[in-house]
Amino acid sequence: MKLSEFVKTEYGKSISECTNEELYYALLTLTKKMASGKQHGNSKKKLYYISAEFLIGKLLSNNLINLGIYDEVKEELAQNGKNICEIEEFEKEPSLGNGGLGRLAACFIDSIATLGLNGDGVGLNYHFGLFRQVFENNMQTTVPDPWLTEKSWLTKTDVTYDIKFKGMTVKSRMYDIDVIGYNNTSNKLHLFDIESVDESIVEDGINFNKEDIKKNLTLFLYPDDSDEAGRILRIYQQYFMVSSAAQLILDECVAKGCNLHDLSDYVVIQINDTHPTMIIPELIRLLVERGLEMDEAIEAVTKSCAYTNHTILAEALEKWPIYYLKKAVPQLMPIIEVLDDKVRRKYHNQAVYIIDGEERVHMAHIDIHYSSSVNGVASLHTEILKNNELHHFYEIYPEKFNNKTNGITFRRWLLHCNPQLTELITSLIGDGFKKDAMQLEKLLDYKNDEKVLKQILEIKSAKKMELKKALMEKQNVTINENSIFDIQIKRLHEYKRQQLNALYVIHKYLEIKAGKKPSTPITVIFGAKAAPAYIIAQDIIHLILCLQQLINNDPEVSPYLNVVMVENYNVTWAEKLIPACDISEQISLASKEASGTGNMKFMLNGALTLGTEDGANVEIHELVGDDNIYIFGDSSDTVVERYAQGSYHAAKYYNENAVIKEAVDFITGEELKAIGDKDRLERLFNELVSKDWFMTFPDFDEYVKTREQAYADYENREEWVQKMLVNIAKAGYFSSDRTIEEYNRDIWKL
Ligand code: GL7
Repeated sequence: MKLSEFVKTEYGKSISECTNEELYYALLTLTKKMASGKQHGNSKKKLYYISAEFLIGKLLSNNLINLGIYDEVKEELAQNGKNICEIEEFEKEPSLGNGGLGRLAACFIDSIATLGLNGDGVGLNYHFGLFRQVFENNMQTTVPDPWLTEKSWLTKTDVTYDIKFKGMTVKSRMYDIDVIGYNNTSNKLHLFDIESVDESIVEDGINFNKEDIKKNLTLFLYPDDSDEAGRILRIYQQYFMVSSAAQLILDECVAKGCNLHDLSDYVVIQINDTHPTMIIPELIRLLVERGLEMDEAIEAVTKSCAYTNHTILAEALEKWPIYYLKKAVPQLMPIIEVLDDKVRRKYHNQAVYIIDGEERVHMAHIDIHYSSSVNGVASLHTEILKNNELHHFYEIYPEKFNNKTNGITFRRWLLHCNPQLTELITSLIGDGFKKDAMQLEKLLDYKNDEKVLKQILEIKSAKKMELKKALMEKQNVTINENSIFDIQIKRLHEYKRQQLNALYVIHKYLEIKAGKKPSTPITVIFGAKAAPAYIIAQDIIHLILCLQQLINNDPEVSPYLNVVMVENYNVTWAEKLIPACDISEQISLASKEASGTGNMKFMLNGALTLGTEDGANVEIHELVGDDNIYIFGDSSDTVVERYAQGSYHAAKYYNENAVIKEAVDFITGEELKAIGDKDRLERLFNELVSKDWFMTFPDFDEYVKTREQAYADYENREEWVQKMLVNIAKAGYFSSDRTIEEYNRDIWKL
């Protein structure tokens, strides 16, 4: 049905008479109707991708693209004087994730549907996603971010389950979002919610009674875990999610004729990080309740589950005190004890026990012992898991370990966010790449085609202009579209080393002050949210915002260097920033970033990576070769060794390297203290000089040198655009379609 007919019946008027809001809701309803007419993935065996986060972003354009009607709708709107981008403004972004892990889950469900596989996502329907970030006095403040509107992508179903917690039973209800594959089947994202949630219990924007579970259960994505009540609430959330999922799974497979003994013929469950781990004991519990012997239940569940590890940061691997579990979900403890007991009897190595000497349950250990697959998310990451972090497990189960290098959906990260580049590519190599991304390699034939290279540069300029306009409109900041756009966007974490980037900015500022001016002006753009309880991360944001104020208002420096921190960085911002980027900062301390996926999005849009040999950067490097990437810094082996030896002393670097000292001293110097918060700046200074846990100083000199080299190379526009082209052409490997094909081939076997 055409939009014009639809609005005629729906509102009794023509497109041009409708408001943008009416058109948004008309398109939403129309899209949902079209999706419901599509076939669901179909096979005896079904995948359940369980994740506490699905960072899906706005859905309208993406759904129109995947339905194959985007251009048509855009045209029809334009003919009636309407702009699809303005209509999209009415959509609220569902921020149901923190960062890479949640966005990966969103890319994956897109690819699962696009490949026509039978697989649904299962998660939670948080009423407030990740907080909205607001800058005040050069500091981050946080505000709740409601996204639920009366009419939305969610469809209320009549599927409900009883979820038993200690002393109370609550009801979960399933809400569905259509996951429309690109020219293919449409699957579901099932988000469970509790009806008694009460948004009005939130005080001062962020505080709420953490003990009133019925009112707060699905209120926030990852409520603050800096206190015990917050941590126990996470257990309630996780169990609510997995118990709902487990009941859904068993119901669906029984309906298909499964007798539960043959569960693994019908079901495969991908456990996305440790948050859904309790699905293992919960399924075992339910199977025993339905008549299976304990051992058989354990075997059936082990065969059906697969676990993805997304981090080696020890603090991110969940370990729940038994006492918490007993408080919220005592029914799981006897099962967890059986699981632990089996491990203890078989392997006499404390390192692999589930329950440790401090009465804590290691969630990842449950996953590894009681799943049939354990995967890392990039080659280097998987090697580190096998050789270091999970070595004891690898010795026991070498056959379980495998690598699945992450990927991104090109529908969102190319077709949607960069239609100009998509059109150019299509005009050159046809549109086969939209389903078979490896075809992008055909672009290499154009490496010496001046006309094509010129077009690529023109598109980059156009995207820079679009970003300039957006920053003007949303943040009232002016940037120079003719400058180099050097961008670092990701969660704020010390291991990602935004502080290293900031130290470079200080260094550059001082150089310009001393008269050394860059040939082409530079705009350094940051986007990052810091967890509210992560103080040093907030201090780093403070430093960046102070630098922004200082530098952009200094008439001597601002013609050559600008700093912009985007407020409330989210998926919608990423869609604007990535296509406009020249240099993609991927500067984590080697060994710490499991994969990264922003790095892939930038590459696909023709940005060059400035990065360490970490995560998927290693694979990007291998694909594009030394000439088309800027690599610096200590290797993962060196870093791992340095930690093991305890041989790193930040103060030594600070005292012996004058360039480092000058930049670090600037943090607490007069200029910044005049605009910033003395305590925050001093705390950050001390942290760096006395600790620098993520080793920015050892990499500093090489980082500066490599970054200067990139800027110098940028001057040669002909060669630079060839590097851009190679990056775009080689990005095909990072399509999430490839990743999902591998999951299916090696693990799911749908
Ligand atoms: C992460 C990793 O840090 C990131 O490198 C990876 O790309 C992502 C998806 O696999 O998973 N792990 C994690 O806990 N978060 C991530 O983004 C939040």
